Amino acid sequence: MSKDEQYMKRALDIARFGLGNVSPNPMVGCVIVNEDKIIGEAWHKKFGGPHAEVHAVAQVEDKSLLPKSIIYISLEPCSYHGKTPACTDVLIKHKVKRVVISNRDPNPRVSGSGIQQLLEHKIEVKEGVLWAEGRELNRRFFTNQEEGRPYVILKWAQTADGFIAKENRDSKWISSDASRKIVHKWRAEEDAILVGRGTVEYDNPTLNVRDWEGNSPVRIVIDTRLKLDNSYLIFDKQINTIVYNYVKDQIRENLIFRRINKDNFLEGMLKDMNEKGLGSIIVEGGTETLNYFIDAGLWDEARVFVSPAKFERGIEAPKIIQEAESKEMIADDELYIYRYHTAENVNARE
Ligand code: AOF
Ligand code: ZN
Repeated sequence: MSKDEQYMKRALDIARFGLGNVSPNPMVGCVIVNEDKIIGEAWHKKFGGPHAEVHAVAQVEDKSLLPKSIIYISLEPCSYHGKTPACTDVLIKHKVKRVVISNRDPNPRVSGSGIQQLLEHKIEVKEGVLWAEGRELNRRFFTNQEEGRPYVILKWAQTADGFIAKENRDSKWISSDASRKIVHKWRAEEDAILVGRGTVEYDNPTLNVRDWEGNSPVRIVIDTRLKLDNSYLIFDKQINTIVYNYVKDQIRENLIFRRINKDNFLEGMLKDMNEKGLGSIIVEGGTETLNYFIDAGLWDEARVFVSPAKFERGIEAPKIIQEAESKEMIADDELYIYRYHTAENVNARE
Protein backbone atom coordinates (compact mmCIF):
# COMPACT_ATOMS: atom_id res chain seq x y z
CA MET A 1 0.00 0.00 0.00
CA SER A 2 1.26 3.49 -0.87
CA LYS A 3 1.36 6.21 1.79
CA ASP A 4 -1.73 7.81 0.24
CA GLU A 5 -3.57 4.49 0.43
CA GLN A 6 -2.52 3.91 4.03
CA TYR A 7 -3.87 7.25 5.21
CA MET A 8 -6.99 6.88 3.08
CA LYS A 9 -7.59 3.52 4.66
CA ARG A 10 -7.50 5.23 8.05
CA ALA A 11 -10.01 7.86 6.81
CA LEU A 12 -12.34 5.08 5.60
CA ASP A 13 -11.91 3.11 8.83
CA ILE A 14 -12.92 6.03 11.06
CA ALA A 15 -15.70 7.11 8.68
CA ARG A 16 -17.39 3.79 9.48
CA PHE A 17 -17.94 4.91 13.10
CA GLY A 18 -20.78 7.06 11.73
CA LEU A 19 -22.78 4.00 10.65
CA GLY A 20 -26.32 4.17 12.05
CA ASN A 21 -26.10 7.89 12.93
CA VAL A 22 -25.48 9.88 9.75
CA SER A 23 -27.87 8.53 7.13
CA PRO A 24 -29.04 9.74 4.65
CA ASN A 25 -25.71 11.57 4.72
CA PRO A 26 -22.61 9.60 3.76
CA MET A 27 -20.07 8.28 6.25
CA VAL A 28 -17.03 10.48 5.89
CA GLY A 29 -13.61 10.32 7.57
CA CYS A 30 -10.86 12.94 7.42
CA VAL A 31 -7.20 12.50 8.38
CA ILE A 32 -4.73 15.42 8.43
CA VAL A 33 -1.09 14.49 7.94
CA ASN A 34 1.98 16.66 8.43
CA GLU A 35 5.43 15.25 7.74
CA ASP A 36 4.10 11.72 7.86
CA LYS A 37 2.39 12.25 11.21
CA ILE A 38 -1.35 12.46 11.89
CA ILE A 39 -2.08 15.83 13.50
CA GLY A 40 -5.88 15.65 13.34
CA GLU A 41 -8.54 13.12 12.39
CA ALA A 42 -12.31 12.89 12.73
CA TRP A 43 -15.47 11.57 11.16
CA HIS A 44 -18.96 12.84 10.44
CA LYS A 45 -20.70 11.79 13.64
CA LYS A 46 -24.31 12.78 13.35
CA PHE A 47 -26.81 13.75 10.65
CA GLY A 48 -27.12 17.55 10.63
CA GLY A 49 -23.90 17.94 12.64
CA PRO A 50 -20.46 19.19 11.52
CA HIS A 51 -18.75 17.41 8.66
CA ALA A 52 -15.61 15.30 9.12
CA GLU A 53 -13.27 18.02 7.80
CA VAL A 54 -14.52 20.60 10.30
CA HIS A 55 -13.98 18.28 13.27
CA ALA A 56 -10.53 17.24 11.96
CA VAL A 57 -9.29 20.81 11.37
CA ALA A 58 -10.53 21.78 14.87
CA GLN A 59 -8.31 19.02 16.28
CA VAL A 60 -5.12 20.47 14.83
CA GLU A 61 -3.52 22.45 17.66
CA ASP A 62 -0.98 24.33 15.57
CA LYS A 63 -2.98 25.65 12.60
CA SER A 64 0.21 27.06 11.06
CA LEU A 65 1.02 23.47 10.04
CA LEU A 66 -2.02 23.26 7.75
CA PRO A 67 -0.42 24.93 4.70
CA LYS A 68 2.20 22.18 4.86
CA SER A 69 -0.26 19.33 5.44
CA ILE A 70 -2.09 16.74 3.37
CA ILE A 71 -5.79 16.22 4.01
CA TYR A 72 -7.21 12.75 3.33
CA ILE A 73 -10.98 12.70 2.94
CA SER A 74 -13.03 9.67 2.02
CA LEU A 75 -15.45 11.86 0.03
CA GLU A 76 -14.98 15.02 -2.04
CA PRO A 77 -15.45 17.99 0.33
CA CYS A 78 -18.78 19.74 0.01
CA SER A 79 -18.84 23.10 -1.72
CA TYR A 80 -22.18 24.53 -0.62
CA HIS A 81 -23.79 25.66 2.61
CA GLY A 82 -26.39 23.02 3.54
CA LYS A 83 -27.19 22.29 7.17
CA THR A 84 -23.52 23.13 7.76
CA PRO A 85 -21.07 25.49 6.01
CA ALA A 86 -19.07 24.38 2.96
CA CYS A 87 -16.02 22.27 3.81
CA THR A 88 -14.08 23.64 0.84
CA ASP A 89 -14.21 27.09 2.52
CA VAL A 90 -12.49 25.69 5.61
CA LEU A 91 -9.76 24.02 3.55
CA ILE A 92 -9.26 27.12 1.41
CA LYS A 93 -9.17 29.43 4.44
CA HIS A 94 -6.38 27.37 6.00
CA LYS A 95 -4.53 27.17 2.66
CA VAL A 96 -3.96 23.42 2.97
CA LYS A 97 -1.27 22.04 0.67
CA ARG A 98 -2.84 18.96 -0.82
CA VAL A 99 -6.19 17.15 -0.66
CA VAL A 100 -6.53 13.42 -1.34
CA ILE A 101 -10.02 12.06 -1.98
CA SER A 102 -11.47 8.60 -2.42
CA ASN A 103 -14.84 9.24 -4.15
CA ARG A 104 -16.44 12.22 -5.83
CA ASP A 105 -19.61 13.32 -4.07
CA PRO A 106 -22.53 12.20 -6.29
CA ASN A 107 -24.77 14.83 -4.67
CA PRO A 108 -25.54 17.13 -7.65
CA ARG A 109 -24.94 20.16 -5.42
CA VAL A 110 -21.30 19.09 -5.06
CA SER A 111 -20.33 16.55 -7.78
CA GLY A 112 -16.96 17.87 -8.92
CA SER A 113 -17.43 21.47 -7.81
CA GLY A 114 -15.67 20.78 -4.50
CA ILE A 115 -12.58 19.60 -6.36
CA GLN A 116 -12.80 22.48 -8.81
CA GLN A 117 -12.91 25.07 -6.01
CA LEU A 118 -9.81 23.59 -4.39
CA LEU A 119 -7.95 23.60 -7.72
CA GLU A 120 -8.94 27.22 -8.34
CA HIS A 121 -7.25 28.07 -5.04
CA LYS A 122 -4.06 26.28 -6.07
CA ILE A 123 -4.60 23.35 -3.75
CA GLU A 124 -3.26 20.09 -5.16
CA VAL A 125 -5.95 17.44 -5.52
CA LYS A 126 -5.71 13.71 -6.07
CA GLU A 127 -8.91 11.65 -6.36
CA GLY A 128 -9.79 7.98 -6.69
CA VAL A 129 -7.54 6.65 -3.91
CA LEU A 130 -9.14 3.41 -2.58
CA TRP A 131 -12.10 4.26 -4.81
CA ALA A 132 -13.71 0.80 -4.63
CA GLU A 133 -13.41 0.69 -0.85
CA GLY A 134 -15.06 4.10 -0.63
CA ARG A 135 -17.93 2.99 -2.88
CA GLU A 136 -18.40 -0.08 -0.70
CA LEU A 137 -18.40 1.92 2.53
CA ASN A 138 -21.01 4.37 1.25
CA ARG A 139 -23.00 1.92 -0.87
CA ARG A 140 -26.18 3.13 0.82
CA PHE A 141 -25.48 6.81 0.03
CA PHE A 142 -24.45 6.10 -3.59
CA THR A 143 -27.62 4.07 -4.16
CA ASN A 144 -29.74 6.91 -2.73
CA GLN A 145 -28.07 9.57 -4.86
CA GLU A 146 -27.72 7.58 -8.07
CA GLU A 147 -30.93 5.55 -8.06
CA GLY A 148 -33.26 7.71 -5.95
CA ARG A 149 -34.19 4.84 -3.65
CA PRO A 150 -33.04 3.37 -0.34
CA TYR A 151 -30.40 0.64 -0.24
CA VAL A 152 -32.30 -2.63 0.15
CA ILE A 153 -31.00 -5.45 2.37
CA LEU A 154 -32.97 -8.72 2.45
CA LYS A 155 -32.61 -10.90 5.51
CA TRP A 156 -34.01 -14.29 6.38
CA ALA A 157 -33.19 -17.47 8.25
CA GLN A 158 -33.94 -20.87 6.75
CA THR A 159 -33.47 -24.49 7.62
CA ALA A 160 -30.88 -26.67 5.90
CA ASP A 161 -33.70 -28.15 3.81
CA GLY A 162 -34.87 -24.74 2.60
CA PHE A 163 -37.84 -23.73 4.77
CA ILE A 164 -38.43 -20.33 6.34
CA ALA A 165 -41.27 -21.49 8.60
CA LYS A 166 -43.33 -24.52 9.53
CA GLU A 167 -46.70 -25.09 7.86
CA ASN A 168 -48.39 -23.50 10.87
CA ARG A 169 -46.15 -20.47 10.14
CA ASP A 170 -44.05 -20.98 13.24
CA SER A 171 -40.72 -19.51 12.21
CA LYS A 172 -39.15 -19.23 15.62
CA TRP A 173 -36.04 -21.11 16.60
CA ILE A 174 -34.54 -21.54 13.17
CA SER A 175 -31.35 -19.62 13.84
CA SER A 176 -29.14 -19.45 16.93
CA ASP A 177 -29.02 -16.77 19.66
CA ALA A 178 -25.78 -15.49 18.16
CA SER A 179 -27.43 -14.98 14.75
CA ARG A 180 -30.40 -13.21 16.34
CA LYS A 181 -28.05 -10.83 18.14
CA ILE A 182 -26.35 -9.96 14.84
CA VAL A 183 -29.76 -9.21 13.36
CA HIS A 184 -30.36 -6.63 16.10
CA LYS A 185 -26.99 -5.05 15.34
CA TRP A 186 -28.01 -4.91 11.66
CA ARG A 187 -31.33 -3.29 12.51
CA ALA A 188 -29.48 -0.53 14.38
CA GLU A 189 -27.35 0.09 11.27
CA GLU A 190 -30.25 0.74 8.88
CA ASP A 191 -32.87 3.48 8.70
CA ALA A 192 -35.92 1.27 8.37
CA ILE A 193 -37.10 -2.30 8.78
CA LEU A 194 -39.81 -3.65 6.50
CA VAL A 195 -42.18 -6.63 6.75
CA GLY A 196 -45.34 -7.73 4.99
CA ARG A 197 -48.80 -8.06 6.51
CA GLY A 198 -48.48 -11.81 6.99
CA THR A 199 -45.45 -11.47 9.23
CA VAL A 200 -47.33 -9.03 11.46
CA GLU A 201 -50.32 -11.38 11.65
CA TYR A 202 -48.34 -14.53 12.36
CA ASP A 203 -45.45 -13.25 14.47
CA ASN A 204 -46.76 -9.96 15.95
CA PRO A 205 -43.17 -8.62 16.01
CA THR A 206 -42.02 -5.39 17.72
CA LEU A 207 -39.30 -4.87 15.07
CA ASN A 208 -37.15 -2.85 17.47
CA VAL A 209 -33.51 -3.09 18.56
CA ARG A 210 -33.30 -5.03 21.83
CA ASP A 211 -30.23 -7.24 21.79
CA TRP A 212 -27.87 -4.50 20.69
CA GLU A 213 -27.24 -0.87 21.57
CA GLY A 214 -28.36 1.59 18.91
CA ASN A 215 -31.25 3.40 17.30
CA SER A 216 -34.36 1.45 16.40
CA PRO A 217 -35.14 1.84 12.69
CA VAL A 218 -38.43 3.21 11.39
CA ARG A 219 -40.92 0.33 11.08
CA ILE A 220 -42.52 -0.22 7.71
CA VAL A 221 -45.38 -2.58 6.95
CA ILE A 222 -46.89 -3.35 3.57
CA ASP A 223 -50.62 -3.77 4.14
CA THR A 224 -52.08 -2.82 0.79
CA ARG A 225 -55.79 -3.17 1.70
CA LEU A 226 -55.40 -2.18 5.38
CA LYS A 227 -56.45 -5.48 6.81
CA LEU A 228 -54.42 -5.23 10.02
CA ASP A 229 -56.34 -4.04 13.08
CA ASN A 230 -54.61 -1.82 15.61
CA SER A 231 -54.04 -4.52 18.22
CA TYR A 232 -50.62 -5.49 16.86
CA LEU A 233 -47.40 -4.40 18.60
CA ILE A 234 -46.20 -2.41 15.58
CA PHE A 235 -49.09 0.00 16.23
CA ASP A 236 -47.95 0.78 19.79
CA LYS A 237 -46.60 4.21 18.69
CA GLN A 238 -43.29 3.55 20.45
CA ILE A 239 -41.39 3.96 17.18
CA ASN A 240 -42.13 5.86 13.95
CA THR A 241 -44.12 3.47 11.77
CA ILE A 242 -45.27 3.69 8.14
CA VAL A 243 -48.02 1.54 6.64
CA TYR A 244 -47.85 1.51 2.84
CA ASN A 245 -51.21 0.81 1.26
CA TYR A 246 -53.54 1.37 -1.72
CA VAL A 247 -56.24 3.07 0.33
CA LYS A 248 -55.43 6.17 2.35
CA ASP A 249 -53.04 8.88 3.46
CA GLN A 250 -53.27 9.63 7.14
CA ILE A 251 -50.98 10.72 9.96
CA ARG A 252 -51.76 9.70 13.53
CA GLU A 253 -48.90 10.96 15.72
CA ASN A 254 -45.93 8.86 14.64
CA LEU A 255 -48.04 6.35 12.74
CA ILE A 256 -48.19 7.23 9.05
CA PHE A 257 -50.49 5.62 6.51
CA ARG A 258 -49.18 6.29 3.02
CA ARG A 259 -51.16 5.52 -0.09
CA ILE A 260 -49.17 4.38 -3.13
CA ASN A 261 -50.49 3.77 -6.60
CA LYS A 262 -51.18 0.12 -7.31
CA ASP A 263 -49.25 0.29 -10.57
CA ASN A 264 -45.54 0.33 -9.82
CA PHE A 265 -46.29 -0.04 -6.11
CA LEU A 266 -42.80 -1.21 -5.17
CA GLU A 267 -41.05 1.57 -7.07
CA GLY A 268 -43.53 4.12 -5.70
CA MET A 269 -42.98 2.94 -2.16
CA LEU A 270 -39.19 3.07 -2.49
CA LYS A 271 -39.40 6.54 -3.99
CA ASP A 272 -41.52 7.71 -1.07
CA MET A 273 -39.00 6.28 1.41
CA ASN A 274 -36.22 8.12 -0.41
CA GLU A 275 -38.20 11.37 -0.15
CA LYS A 276 -38.62 10.75 3.57
CA GLY A 277 -34.82 10.52 3.92
CA LEU A 278 -34.75 6.79 4.60
CA GLY A 279 -31.38 5.75 3.17
CA SER A 280 -31.64 2.02 3.75
CA ILE A 281 -34.12 -0.70 4.63
CA ILE A 282 -33.73 -4.20 5.95
CA VAL A 283 -36.51 -6.49 4.72
CA GLU A 284 -37.19 -9.23 7.26
CA GLY A 285 -39.99 -11.20 5.66
CA GLY A 286 -41.99 -13.12 5.04
CA THR A 287 -41.32 -15.16 1.93
CA GLU A 288 -43.92 -13.37 -0.17
CA THR A 289 -42.50 -9.95 0.64
CA LEU A 290 -38.90 -11.08 0.13
CA ASN A 291 -39.85 -12.64 -3.22
CA TYR A 292 -41.58 -9.42 -4.21
CA PHE A 293 -38.25 -7.58 -3.96
CA ILE A 294 -36.27 -10.46 -5.53
CA ASP A 295 -38.64 -10.83 -8.51
CA ALA A 296 -38.50 -7.08 -9.18
CA GLY A 297 -34.69 -7.12 -9.00
CA LEU A 298 -34.97 -4.34 -6.45
CA TRP A 299 -32.49 -5.37 -3.82
CA ASP A 300 -28.82 -4.80 -3.15
CA GLU A 301 -27.76 -7.31 -0.56
CA ALA A 302 -29.23 -10.50 0.92
CA ARG A 303 -28.09 -11.95 4.24
CA VAL A 304 -29.26 -15.50 4.65
CA PHE A 305 -28.78 -17.69 7.71
CA VAL A 306 -28.96 -21.42 7.10
CA SER A 307 -29.38 -23.42 10.29
CA PRO A 308 -28.69 -27.13 10.63
CA ALA A 309 -32.39 -27.77 11.51
CA LYS A 310 -34.65 -29.62 9.08
CA PHE A 311 -38.44 -29.11 8.85
CA GLU A 312 -39.10 -31.51 5.95
CA ARG A 313 -42.11 -29.46 4.93
CA GLY A 314 -43.34 -25.96 5.46
CA ILE A 315 -43.15 -22.51 3.85
CA GLU A 316 -40.37 -22.45 1.30
CA ALA A 317 -37.59 -19.92 1.72
CA PRO A 318 -36.92 -17.48 -1.14
CA LYS A 319 -34.26 -18.53 -3.63
CA ILE A 320 -31.51 -16.42 -5.05
CA ILE A 321 -30.10 -17.90 -8.24
CA GLN A 322 -26.53 -16.73 -8.04
CA GLU A 323 -23.34 -17.40 -6.14
CA ALA A 324 -23.00 -16.03 -2.62
CA GLU A 325 -20.30 -13.40 -2.26
CA SER A 326 -19.25 -14.78 1.10
CA LYS A 327 -20.02 -17.44 3.65
CA GLU A 328 -19.14 -17.58 7.33
CA MET A 329 -20.21 -19.53 10.38
CA ILE A 330 -22.20 -17.83 13.17
CA ALA A 331 -22.32 -20.44 15.92
CA ASP A 332 -23.96 -23.42 14.16
CA ASP A 333 -25.52 -21.32 11.39
CA GLU A 334 -24.06 -20.59 7.99
CA LEU A 335 -24.38 -16.95 6.99
CA TYR A 336 -24.41 -16.32 3.23
CA ILE A 337 -24.13 -12.80 1.81
CA TYR A 338 -25.38 -12.20 -1.72
CA ARG A 339 -24.92 -8.99 -3.67
CA TYR A 340 -27.02 -7.78 -6.59
CA HIS A 341 -25.54 -5.72 -9.42
CA THR A 342 -21.99 -6.18 -8.21
CA ALA A 343 -20.57 -6.11 -11.74
CA GLU A 344 -22.46 -2.94 -12.65
CA ASN A 345 -21.20 -1.25 -9.50
CA VAL A 346 -17.64 -1.97 -10.50
CA ASN A 347 -18.34 -0.79 -14.05
CA ALA A 348 -19.86 2.44 -12.71
CA ARG A 349 -16.30 3.62 -12.36
CA GLU A 350 -15.75 3.80 -16.10
C1 AOF B 1 -18.33 16.54 3.44
N1 AOF B 1 -17.97 16.03 4.63
O1 AOF B 1 -18.39 14.84 6.46
C2 AOF B 1 -20.06 14.92 4.81
C3 AOF B 1 -20.39 15.43 3.52
O2 AOF B 1 -26.82 19.03 5.08
P1 AOF B 1 -25.34 19.03 5.25
O3 AOF B 1 -24.73 20.40 5.34
O4 AOF B 1 -24.87 18.14 6.38
O5 AOF B 1 -24.74 18.41 3.89
C4 AOF B 1 -25.02 17.08 3.52
C5 AOF B 1 -24.31 16.76 2.23
O6 AOF B 1 -22.90 16.99 2.37
C6 AOF B 1 -24.43 15.28 1.83
O7 AOF B 1 -25.55 15.07 1.00
C7 AOF B 1 -23.13 15.06 1.06
O8 AOF B 1 -23.24 15.57 -0.24
C8 AOF B 1 -22.14 15.91 1.85
N2 AOF B 1 -21.58 15.16 2.95
N3 AOF B 1 -19.49 16.21 2.88
O9 AOF B 1 -17.57 17.34 2.87
C9 AOF B 1 -18.77 15.24 5.35
N4 AOF B 1 -20.93 14.17 5.51
ZN1 ZN C 1 -18.78 19.23 4.08
